[in-house]
Amino acid sequence: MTDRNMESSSSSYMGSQNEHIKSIIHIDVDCFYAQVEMIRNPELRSQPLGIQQKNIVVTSNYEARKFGIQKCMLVCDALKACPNLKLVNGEDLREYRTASSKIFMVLQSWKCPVEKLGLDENYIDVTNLVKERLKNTSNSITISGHIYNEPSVECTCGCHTRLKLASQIANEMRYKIYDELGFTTCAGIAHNKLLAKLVCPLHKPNDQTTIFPEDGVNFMSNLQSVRSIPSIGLKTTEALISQKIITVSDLQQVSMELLKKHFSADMAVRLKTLSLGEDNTPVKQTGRPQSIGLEDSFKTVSVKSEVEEKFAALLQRLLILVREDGRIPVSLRVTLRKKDVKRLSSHRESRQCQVSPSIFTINNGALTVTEAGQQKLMSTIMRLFTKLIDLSKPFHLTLVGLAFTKFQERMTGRSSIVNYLMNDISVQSVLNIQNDCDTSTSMDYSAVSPSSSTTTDLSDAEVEPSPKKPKKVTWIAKRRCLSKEEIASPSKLKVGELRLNSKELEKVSELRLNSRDRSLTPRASPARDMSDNSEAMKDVAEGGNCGDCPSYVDKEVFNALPEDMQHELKAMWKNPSNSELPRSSPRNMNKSKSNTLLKYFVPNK
Ligand code: TTP
Ligand code: MG
Repeated sequence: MTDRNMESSSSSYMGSQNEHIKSIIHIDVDCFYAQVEMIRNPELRSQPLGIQQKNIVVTSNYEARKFGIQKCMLVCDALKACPNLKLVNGEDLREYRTASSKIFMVLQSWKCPVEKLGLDENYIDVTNLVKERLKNTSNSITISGHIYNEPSVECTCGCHTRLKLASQIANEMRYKIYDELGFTTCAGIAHNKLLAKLVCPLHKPNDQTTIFPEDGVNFMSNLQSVRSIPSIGLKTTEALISQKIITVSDLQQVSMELLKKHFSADMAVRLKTLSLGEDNTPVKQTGRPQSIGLEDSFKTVSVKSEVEEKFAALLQRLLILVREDGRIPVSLRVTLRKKDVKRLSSHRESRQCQVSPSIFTINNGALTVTEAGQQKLMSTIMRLFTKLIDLSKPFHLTLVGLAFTKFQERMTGRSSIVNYLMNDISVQSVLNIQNDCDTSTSMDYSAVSPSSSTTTDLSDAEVEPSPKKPKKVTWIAKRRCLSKEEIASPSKLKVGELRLNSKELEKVSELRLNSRDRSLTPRASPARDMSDNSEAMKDVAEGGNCGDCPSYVDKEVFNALPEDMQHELKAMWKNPSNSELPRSSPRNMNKSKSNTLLKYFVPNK
């Protein structure tokens, strides 16, 4: 790239209002695993501490770093550098995961998008929060922490003020993490993710750095290796080095023509913009993982019983992770890496299938699996294994993996109607998975029937009596418009059966819509934004509006229904000819041709 191009590119930072509109914070926990261990055991604080995984010190506290202990040092080298180094085994990641989730939760309390990156890093987009606070601030704003090279010329778009305010928010966040959880952290503040991440470690530990947009190019040009750019991996680095592009400054100056010769046009542009400190990727709010899995790799395993042992050990660990997550798995995947001894190559293969949610029980709020449930899971695993491996022939495996890949949210009401609806969804999802599993008649499928239920203990929110299942099944059947003959008796729902909390209510509404368009799919993710149903929920919470209901209607039942269902009923009562049901004669309902909502309001005899 010529100097002129460089100039125009860097001057583009100064002109546009929208260029620097964002305020992004990147937070990284100091010596994360070591801090977790020091919080668990404060005696470790005063000594040089290394966290050991196999023969490697994956990290160390800052006391140990004074002796030259670096991340990923061999244990033997670390002990040579610091004979007093205290080593703690860090192979069990549970405490680290828990700490990571707690930090993420603290950061979420600002109600800004938070994107988790690994276990100890998070991006937070505070753009809107900054705007809000600016509206209420008349004083001049000072920076919190360090500035990377205060620029002599200030951008006119107001980004300096915004980023200064963001630096104060970063400081609040770091303070809260320390105050509530005891972790010290570093932060980087910039108008994009790239620069925020890169300046974050400039003042380690326990401090923060802000960079203003016009310093991006200059900052980047000082990075020694193109590999320092977060999204440039090993292969890209090698490809760049092969073109003698070694430093970020080299990348800034190389022509686009040359880059396009060796990379796709998109990639070439991305590389160039990154080298100039530009990055418009958004902070994506992190949700819960779509799958939770574990793998174990080894030299070779060629005996079925050994494979079974490996899976049993993995399953134990996986169940702990799932318990921490809290959702109920409904699908299980088995992965193998097969070694082809003739070709000296290996490849992965996976199979997955449905598992019954009834395997998982809830005791004192915690997800658990009984011995029998574990055996069921093991037989499912081994069945999938035999789908992947022809046991009549020799096999060689170098990895086994297990993952739960689909989940249903835990229901708050004991055996609540939504539980049945969720099971209903699971049945639908079997269809989606059949090809994958190739075992359409397996026990996994049959286990997920509407007759299976999740047994639960009552938690605080679980105040409803356990309704009788047949009524739920009938209710579902009716909502799916089954014929009269398919429904054993007209449903007479009791209040307890339909007193849904707001989340359930939302789900029922959704399910109704879904069942109408026949696109039921499993819901693996947490409930969506409640706002579109807020009016319906308000109505129900305040007792609803059953003024127009016929006298035979149980008002409590009516009020517990979602708003759209209430409207549907009211419309039918208003205009009985449409529903073919006389408004004043509920007993005649049985003569109705169609399966309508009105049938639910047959009074108890
Ligand atoms: P880092 O954030 O890279 O390191 P750190 O938090 O220990 O130290 P710093 O103060 O420099 O941020 O990684 C986070 C954790 O990830 C770290 O505590 C241990 C773990 N880790 C590994 O398991 N393997 C690795 O190769 C590295 C680099 C880290
Ligand atoms: Mg860290």
